[in-house]
Amino acid sequence: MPVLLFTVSALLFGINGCKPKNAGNATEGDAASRVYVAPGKYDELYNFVSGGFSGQVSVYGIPSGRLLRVIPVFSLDPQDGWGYSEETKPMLNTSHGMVPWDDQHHLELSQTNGEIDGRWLFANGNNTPRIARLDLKTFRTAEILEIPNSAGNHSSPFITENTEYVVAGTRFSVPMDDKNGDVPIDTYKKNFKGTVSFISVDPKSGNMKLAFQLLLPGVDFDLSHGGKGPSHDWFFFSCYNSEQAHTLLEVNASQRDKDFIMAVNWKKAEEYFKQGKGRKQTVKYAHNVYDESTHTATSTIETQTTVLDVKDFPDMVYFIPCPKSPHGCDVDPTGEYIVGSGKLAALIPVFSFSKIQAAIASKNFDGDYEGIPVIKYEAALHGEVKKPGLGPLHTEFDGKGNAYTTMFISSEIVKWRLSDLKVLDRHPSYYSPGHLMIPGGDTKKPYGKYLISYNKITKDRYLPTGPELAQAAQLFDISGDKMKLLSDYPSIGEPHYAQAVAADLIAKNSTKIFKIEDNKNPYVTMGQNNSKVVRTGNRVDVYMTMIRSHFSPDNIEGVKVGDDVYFHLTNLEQDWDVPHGFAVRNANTAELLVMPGETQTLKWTPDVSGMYPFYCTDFCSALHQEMQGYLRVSPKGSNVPISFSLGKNSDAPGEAAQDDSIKTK
Ligand code: RUQ
Ligand code: CUA
Repeated sequence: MPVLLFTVSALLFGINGCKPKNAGNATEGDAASRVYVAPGKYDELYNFVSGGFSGQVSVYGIPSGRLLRVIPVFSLDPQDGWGYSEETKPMLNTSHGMVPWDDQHHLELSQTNGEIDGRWLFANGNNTPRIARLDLKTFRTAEILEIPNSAGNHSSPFITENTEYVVAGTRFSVPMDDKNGDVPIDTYKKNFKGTVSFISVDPKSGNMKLAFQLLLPGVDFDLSHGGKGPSHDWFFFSCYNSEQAHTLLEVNASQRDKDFIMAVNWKKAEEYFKQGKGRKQTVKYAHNVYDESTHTATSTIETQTTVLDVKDFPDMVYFIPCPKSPHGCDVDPTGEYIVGSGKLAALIPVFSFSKIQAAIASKNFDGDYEGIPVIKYEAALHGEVKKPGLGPLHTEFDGKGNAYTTMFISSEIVKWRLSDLKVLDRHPSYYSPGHLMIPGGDTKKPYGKYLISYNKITKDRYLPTGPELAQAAQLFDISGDKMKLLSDYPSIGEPHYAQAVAADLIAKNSTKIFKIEDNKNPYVTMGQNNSKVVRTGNRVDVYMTMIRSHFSPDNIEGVKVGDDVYFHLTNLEQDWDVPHGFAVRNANTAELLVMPGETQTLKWTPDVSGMYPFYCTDFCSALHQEMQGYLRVSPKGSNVPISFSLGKNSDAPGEAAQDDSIKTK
């Protein structure tokens, strides 16, 4: 192993083994009461946590750490049929077909005037570049937009102060989608380009649209944050690999002692775009939208994007040198300070927005990088936090002039003051924290009472569960001068970023049921008497209703092997928390879990003749176990006619059979 490679790896990973002293009893005496939320009481905050490689988003209560929900985003969910039902399948469509997995790193709650407004949550998918918008009334994924000209959508989905735009910066530089990508890898410097995309968000509906993309040098974009207040018009991105290496990056992309923070004047870019500037490029990307009135998603393949080559627009983008392979890029609540966290740097540089503006005005540049002016480091610098710890990654703010930074290598959270850059406090975190989150900590108005550290390594924190361990979340009280560790609990997937918001803002708007009269699903069954089974060639549509505690119909005959059977289930309940489930024997997808007032469809193609029971999977009533039925499948070519019924009990012993049959044809 080359010596240099060893050194860098050792620096990044060698120190994990060293366990801080007193790790076991590091909480404060009153910690238990601080996180205790009595039975029947609500938590103070919702916390939305990225699922990393699970592709999901999980929702926790703070301070209790209670898990409230896991929301499928870039994933299938066998629990409720998300991505399996006909209505939800289009959500996972891409220009490469269905992609039911992704690597979900960052979340951003929508904002108005720099404050969380409780409407939507944006989530990125790294691997097949996508951005999702979740609707916080339903806690469901409402929209997914694929990003062209991107590979590794990591620097995403950060937003502007009024959610005008969601940005998406590519981690990997690659040949553009409309160019031949079949080129030798060692032509990197010639053929590989970076992009950042600006996605506009409709202020009413939240609908996303790819507005324009910036064509940039072939570096790796890592993280970003929008400006605030005075820096409203600007967006800041960290980037590494300014060496433009394409192999052994841990060595070859760690050569220069400074990479960059990129400052983008997005207002300028928007202006150019609106003037019709930029190159129209033919590309392919999916745009998937879930319509709440039809309870159905549609997927459209879009074919055009506008690309502004930044070289042609000299007053739009600037580079600021930043030591060394920066990761986090965080803007303080006033919008004046931009914190770059160099993973390999022994200090934290803090840049000043007003100094950056002055440097631009006086052209205080240090040459250019591929045609983009590079502002002199000292000219942009507010100052450096000296000896903060090792391996700074991410920073959030408490709104009281303090910043908190995770130190991956020295395994600690470090609190420092923005004004004089003095370190005020440090607390071990068990172990190797990645992101941290203060509720509202990247907005104008941080909540500032709690901090959660998301740790990459959990070794020995919990009971062993074989080789695979859960990642840890650690809750700190930051209301005083010193951080206090309150609790520590395992989390789902691999959390990266998270966002929390006061519970009220979300809870008061939460949907309880879907009104049945507003159900515009083309396959809705309005009332039990309208349930039916219809054959059209070898397609069989079952219009079935669910209500405590039966399906209608619950006896079906005349289905044949090889038929495409579509079960359209309408839940007629209009009470909160009365979903019904649907599962049919041997179905090779999932169950469905249908919410009150909703219609969902399961497609099933029986391959063998015989008897197929179906039942409700959600314990809905005392007679839940009775909520079941039979479907008879006859061989191909059989002449059993379609028939269906409910309550037509031919051979019941004792009492005469009650005949509630709907109709047969
Ligand atoms: S990352 S652990 Cu994917 Cu946000 Cu920094
Ligand atoms: Cu419906 Cu159980």
